[in-house]
Amino acid sequence: MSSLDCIFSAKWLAGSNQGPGQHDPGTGLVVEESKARPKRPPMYKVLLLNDDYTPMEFVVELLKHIFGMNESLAQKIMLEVHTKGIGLCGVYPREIAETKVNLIMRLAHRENHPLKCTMERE
Ligand code: TYC
Repeated sequence: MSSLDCIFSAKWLAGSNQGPGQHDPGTGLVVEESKARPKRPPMYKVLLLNDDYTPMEFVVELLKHIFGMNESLAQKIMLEVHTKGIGLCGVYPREIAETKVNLIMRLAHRENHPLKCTMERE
Protein backbone atom coordinates (compact mmCIF):
# COMPACT_ATOMS: atom_id res chain seq x y z
CA MET A 1 0.00 0.00 0.00
CA SER A 2 1.45 3.42 -0.94
CA SER A 3 1.39 6.40 1.43
CA LEU A 4 -1.37 7.96 -0.69
CA ASP A 5 -3.45 4.81 -0.33
CA CYS A 6 -3.02 5.11 3.47
CA ILE A 7 -4.26 8.71 3.49
CA PHE A 8 -7.32 7.86 1.41
CA SER A 9 -8.26 4.77 3.36
CA ALA A 10 -7.79 6.64 6.67
CA LYS A 11 -10.18 9.38 5.50
CA TRP A 12 -12.63 6.80 4.26
CA LEU A 13 -12.62 4.93 7.58
CA ALA A 14 -12.99 8.19 9.54
CA GLY A 15 -16.20 8.92 7.66
CA SER A 16 -17.64 5.44 8.05
CA ASN A 17 -19.82 6.34 11.03
CA GLN A 18 -21.66 8.92 8.93
CA GLY A 19 -24.38 6.69 7.58
CA PRO A 20 -27.94 7.75 6.66
CA GLY A 21 -29.76 9.59 9.48
CA GLN A 22 -26.55 10.38 11.38
CA HIS A 23 -25.07 13.81 12.03
CA ASP A 24 -21.90 14.74 10.21
CA PRO A 25 -19.84 16.25 13.05
CA GLY A 26 -17.97 18.41 10.55
CA THR A 27 -21.02 20.25 9.17
CA GLY A 28 -23.75 19.44 11.70
CA LEU A 29 -25.94 18.29 8.82
CA VAL A 30 -27.89 15.04 8.75
CA VAL A 31 -26.65 12.65 6.11
CA GLU A 32 -29.53 11.62 3.84
CA GLU A 33 -29.49 8.48 1.76
CA SER A 34 -29.74 9.40 -1.92
CA LYS A 35 -32.67 7.86 -3.78
CA ALA A 36 -31.07 8.69 -7.11
CA ARG A 37 -29.56 5.68 -8.84
CA PRO A 38 -26.06 6.14 -10.23
CA LYS A 39 -26.44 7.12 -13.89
CA ARG A 40 -25.05 4.95 -16.65
CA PRO A 41 -22.55 6.87 -18.81
CA PRO A 42 -23.88 8.17 -22.13
CA MET A 43 -23.03 5.76 -24.94
CA TYR A 44 -21.79 6.57 -28.43
CA LYS A 45 -22.22 4.72 -31.71
CA VAL A 46 -19.06 4.34 -33.77
CA LEU A 47 -20.03 4.56 -37.46
CA LEU A 48 -18.02 3.76 -40.56
CA LEU A 49 -18.71 5.61 -43.83
CA ASN A 50 -18.34 4.26 -47.33
CA ASP A 51 -16.05 5.70 -49.99
CA ASP A 52 -15.00 4.50 -53.44
CA TYR A 53 -11.28 4.00 -52.79
CA THR A 54 -10.49 2.33 -49.46
CA PRO A 55 -9.78 -1.37 -50.16
CA MET A 56 -12.34 -3.78 -48.74
CA GLU A 57 -9.57 -5.90 -47.13
CA PHE A 58 -8.27 -2.84 -45.24
CA VAL A 59 -11.73 -2.18 -43.77
CA VAL A 60 -12.12 -5.85 -42.81
CA GLU A 61 -8.74 -5.82 -41.02
CA LEU A 62 -9.68 -2.65 -39.12
CA LEU A 63 -12.98 -4.15 -37.99
CA LYS A 64 -11.20 -7.30 -36.79
CA HIS A 65 -8.41 -5.52 -34.94
CA ILE A 66 -10.17 -2.48 -33.51
CA PHE A 67 -13.58 -3.97 -32.76
CA GLY A 68 -12.56 -7.56 -32.09
CA MET A 69 -14.82 -8.93 -34.83
CA ASN A 70 -14.25 -12.31 -36.42
CA GLU A 71 -13.68 -12.59 -40.18
CA SER A 72 -17.31 -13.28 -41.12
CA LEU A 73 -18.79 -10.48 -39.00
CA ALA A 74 -16.13 -8.04 -40.26
CA GLN A 75 -16.98 -9.02 -43.88
CA LYS A 76 -20.70 -8.56 -43.18
CA ILE A 77 -20.29 -5.09 -41.62
CA MET A 78 -17.88 -3.98 -44.37
CA LEU A 79 -20.36 -5.05 -47.08
CA GLU A 80 -23.18 -3.30 -45.22
CA VAL A 81 -21.18 -0.06 -45.24
CA HIS A 82 -20.26 -0.63 -48.89
CA THR A 83 -23.91 -1.08 -49.98
CA LYS A 84 -25.76 1.23 -47.58
CA GLY A 85 -23.17 4.00 -47.21
CA ILE A 86 -22.86 3.76 -43.43
CA GLY A 87 -22.63 1.02 -40.82
CA LEU A 88 -22.50 0.54 -37.06
CA CYS A 89 -19.26 -0.88 -35.68
CA GLY A 90 -20.09 -0.78 -31.97
CA VAL A 91 -21.43 1.27 -29.05
CA TYR A 92 -19.09 2.53 -26.31
CA PRO A 93 -18.65 5.15 -23.58
CA ARG A 94 -17.41 8.47 -25.02
CA GLU A 95 -13.67 8.10 -24.44
CA ILE A 96 -13.50 4.58 -25.82
CA ALA A 97 -15.51 5.60 -28.91
CA GLU A 98 -13.21 8.61 -29.41
CA THR A 99 -10.12 6.44 -29.14
CA LYS A 100 -11.44 3.99 -31.75
CA VAL A 101 -12.48 6.77 -34.16
CA ASN A 102 -9.06 8.46 -33.82
CA LEU A 103 -7.21 5.20 -34.33
CA ILE A 104 -9.18 4.35 -37.49
CA MET A 105 -8.67 7.84 -38.92
CA ARG A 106 -4.93 7.70 -38.16
CA LEU A 107 -4.44 4.25 -39.72
CA ALA A 108 -6.45 5.19 -42.83
CA HIS A 109 -4.55 8.47 -43.21
CA ARG A 110 -1.23 6.67 -42.82
CA GLU A 111 -2.16 4.38 -45.73
CA ASN A 112 -3.54 7.30 -47.78
CA HIS A 113 -7.08 5.91 -47.75
CA PRO A 114 -9.97 8.40 -47.58
CA LEU A 115 -11.89 6.26 -45.07
CA LYS A 116 -14.04 8.23 -42.64
CA CYS A 117 -15.29 7.15 -39.26
CA THR A 118 -17.49 9.13 -36.92
CA MET A 119 -19.33 8.84 -33.62
CA GLU A 120 -22.83 9.82 -32.58
CA ARG A 121 -24.54 9.88 -29.20
CA GLU A 122 -26.93 6.97 -28.87
N1 TYC B 1 -16.45 0.93 -51.16
C1 TYC B 1 -15.11 0.44 -50.95
C2 TYC B 1 -14.63 -0.28 -52.19
O1 TYC B 1 -15.42 -0.60 -53.07
C3 TYC B 1 -15.03 -0.48 -49.74
C4 TYC B 1 -15.35 0.19 -48.46
C5 TYC B 1 -16.14 -0.45 -47.52
C6 TYC B 1 -14.82 1.44 -48.15
C7 TYC B 1 -16.44 0.16 -46.31
C8 TYC B 1 -15.11 2.06 -46.94
O2 TYC B 1 -16.18 1.98 -44.81
C9 TYC B 1 -15.91 1.41 -46.02
N2 TYC B 1 -13.33 -0.56 -52.28
